[in-house]
Amino acid sequence: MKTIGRLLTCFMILACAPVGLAATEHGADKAATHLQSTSVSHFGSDDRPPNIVFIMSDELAYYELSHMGNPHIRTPNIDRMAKQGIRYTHALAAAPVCAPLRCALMTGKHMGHASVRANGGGTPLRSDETTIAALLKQKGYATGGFGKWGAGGRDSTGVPEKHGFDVFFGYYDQVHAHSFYPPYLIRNSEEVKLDGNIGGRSGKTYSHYAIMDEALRFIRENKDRPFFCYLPITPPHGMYDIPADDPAWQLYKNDPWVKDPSIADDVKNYAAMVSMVDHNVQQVLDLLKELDLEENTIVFFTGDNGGQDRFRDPQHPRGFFGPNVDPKTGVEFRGGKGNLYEGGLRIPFIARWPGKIKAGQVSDLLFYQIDVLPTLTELAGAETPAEVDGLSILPSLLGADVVGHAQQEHPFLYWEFGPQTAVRVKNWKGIRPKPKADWELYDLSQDPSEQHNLASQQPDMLKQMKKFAEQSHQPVRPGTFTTEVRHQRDRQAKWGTAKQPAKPAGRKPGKTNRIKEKNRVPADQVKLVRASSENRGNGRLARHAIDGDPQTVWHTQFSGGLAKHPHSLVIDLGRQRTIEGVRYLARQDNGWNGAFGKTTFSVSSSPDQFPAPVLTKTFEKTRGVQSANFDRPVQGRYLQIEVLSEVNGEAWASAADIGVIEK
Ligand SMILES: [Ca+2]
Ligand SMILES: [Ca+2]
Repeated sequence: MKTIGRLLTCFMILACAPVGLAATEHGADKAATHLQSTSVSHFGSDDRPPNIVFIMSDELAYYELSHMGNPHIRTPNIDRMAKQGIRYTHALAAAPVCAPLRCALMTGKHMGHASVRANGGGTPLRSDETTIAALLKQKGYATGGFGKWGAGGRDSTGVPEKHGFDVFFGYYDQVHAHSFYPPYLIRNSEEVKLDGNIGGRSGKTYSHYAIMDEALRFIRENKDRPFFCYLPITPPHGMYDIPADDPAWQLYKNDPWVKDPSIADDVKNYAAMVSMVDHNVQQVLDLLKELDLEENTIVFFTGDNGGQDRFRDPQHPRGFFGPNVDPKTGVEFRGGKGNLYEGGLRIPFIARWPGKIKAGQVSDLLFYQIDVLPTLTELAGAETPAEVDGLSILPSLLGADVVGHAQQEHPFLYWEFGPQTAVRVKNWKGIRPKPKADWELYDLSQDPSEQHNLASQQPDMLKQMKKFAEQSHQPVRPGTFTTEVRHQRDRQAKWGTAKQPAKPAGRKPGKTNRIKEKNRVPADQVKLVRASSENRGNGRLARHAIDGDPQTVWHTQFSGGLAKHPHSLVIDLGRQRTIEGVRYLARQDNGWNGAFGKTTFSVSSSPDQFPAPVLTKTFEKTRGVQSANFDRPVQGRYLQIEVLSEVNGEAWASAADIGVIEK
C-alpha cells in the first residue's frame, strides 16, 4: 500500500507541478498537493513520517544571533545548528506583530485572508479554520504546543485544543504572557497554578522553565510515534526577567558591558534571555539524540516578527543590540516591529535534519511564514487545504530531486497591517504606509534600506502590485467568544496581585520627558564649572546633565575606579540671576542607576565658595520631571548640586537633564 501511495504521489506531483510554475498555474499546484491527502510521507523513516519541532522565539531578531555578527549576544548552539543545517537570508514574517503572524503561521493564509489581523491579544481563529496541528493530527501525529498561543483567548473559537493540539501549555493571551511569574499558566483552557507566584516581575516559579519542561516531556512521551512539537516560546519578549542563577549568565561573566552600571538591567537581561533560548534549542537537540530520533526529526528555529529597536540611546540610535543593523556592514533595515518595511518583517529562520538537510547551506529563497503549513503537510504526507496561500519550501530544504518537484516561488507576497499595505514581487517591494498616502516602491536588491523610492520610475510594476493588493484583501472575519470572563482574568494575571509599578506621571512607554518650562535658564546660557566625576569610558559626561537634551546622560565614574557619594556639579548660569528652583529629569532609558535620591542645592556669587544649602530634596523614582522649589527666590550666578544618595541605594549619580528656573 505504502509503495503504491508513494509512486502515486510522485507521479501526481511530476504531472501537475512542472518546474517554474507561473502565477496562473498556482491553482493547478494546489490540486496536486490536495491529491496528496491520501498519501503517506515518503520523507521519514520506513515506519513513520518525520517528527517536527518548530521553535519560534518571540522577538528574537535577524541580527541578534552571534553567527550574524552581533557583538554582544552569544548564541553558540544556534550558531552550530545553522552550520549543521540550512539558514535562510530572506525569510519574512507574515505580519509584523505577534497575534496576526501566529494566525497566519497556523493557517497558511496571508493577511488579506487571515482571521486575526489585530494585535489585541485575544482575537480568535474561527471554528471552521484548519491549522497545521489539525492536519498533522489527521496523519496520526501527536500534537503539542508550548509557549504563547495568541490566536484566541479562553472560551473563544480560537483555542488551540479546538484547532488540532492534543495539548497546549503556556499562555493563550499575549498580555498574560508579559509576565514570567504569573500566578498560573493554561493547559487546554484550564489553569495550572505556578507555585509562589503572584504576577509581575518576580516570584518563585519562572514560567518559561515550566513551559520547556513540559515540551521536553511531550517529546519523551511521544518518542514512539510521529509528533509535532510547536514551541512559540516567549523569551526574549519583555518583561525582561530571567533568574539570576540561569546558566545563560555564565556566557557573559567576563563581559565589561555587563558590568557597566550605566547600562540598564533590562538590556543585560535581554541578552541573557536570548542565550537562555539558545540553551533551550540545545536541550531539544540533546534530547532527540538521547532518544535516537535525530535522523527522523526536522527541527526549525526562527523568530516571530522583525526586530524592535529597543534600548535606544544616543550611542545606539537603532537600539542597543542593533536588531535591524548588519553589524558587519552597517547596512540597516528600515523600520521595525509593527511596520511593513523590511525591519518589521525580516526574521531568522534555520532548519536542521541530519542526513536529510545538507549541512552548511545558506539560502536566499524568498518566503514567509504562511509557507510553513504547506511545507509541513508535504513533509508529513498530509492534506494541504485549498484555501492555503502558502507554498511548500520542502524542495529548498531537502533538494528538488528528493522531493520530486522544483522549488516554486510566489508570484507575489502580500501584507496588510492596520493602515499599511505591502506587496513584494521578487526583489521589488511596494508599500503604502497609510490609506491616503502614495505607494512607495523599492528595489531591495539595490536598496535594502528602502531609501530610494522608485515609484515614479516604475509605474507598470506599481500598477501590477496595486492589482495584487486589491485581489488579495478580503474583509476580516474573526472568530467569537462565548464569554470573555476567563480571557479577561488571564489578562489581569500579568500583574495578578503583585504591585504594579505606578506609571510615572505623563510618561507613556517609549516616551521621553522634557523640562519645558518657559523660565528655565536656556541650556545655551549655562556652563559646567566642575563635576566631582564623570564616566568617560562610555561618554556619560557631566556636561550632558545641563545640555537640555533628555537623551544624553551624565553618570558618575565607575570604570577605572568607582566614585562614591557625595557627587557634585557646579553650574555657571552666565550672569547673576534670581532663582526659584531647579528641575531634575532622571535618565529616560530603562535604567535607574544613578537616579538622584537625597540632593542639596546651594547658590553663590562665586564658583569657589558656597553657603549652606538653600534646599535639601529627596527625589522619587520616576522618569517624569521633578521640581525642587526654593522657599523663596535666591540671588546668585553659581549653583552647586550635591547628590547624597541614589534611589536604589547604590553608589552612583546620573542625570538626563537639570534645568534652573528663574523668577
Ligand atoms: Ca512578537
Ligand atoms: Ca542631557
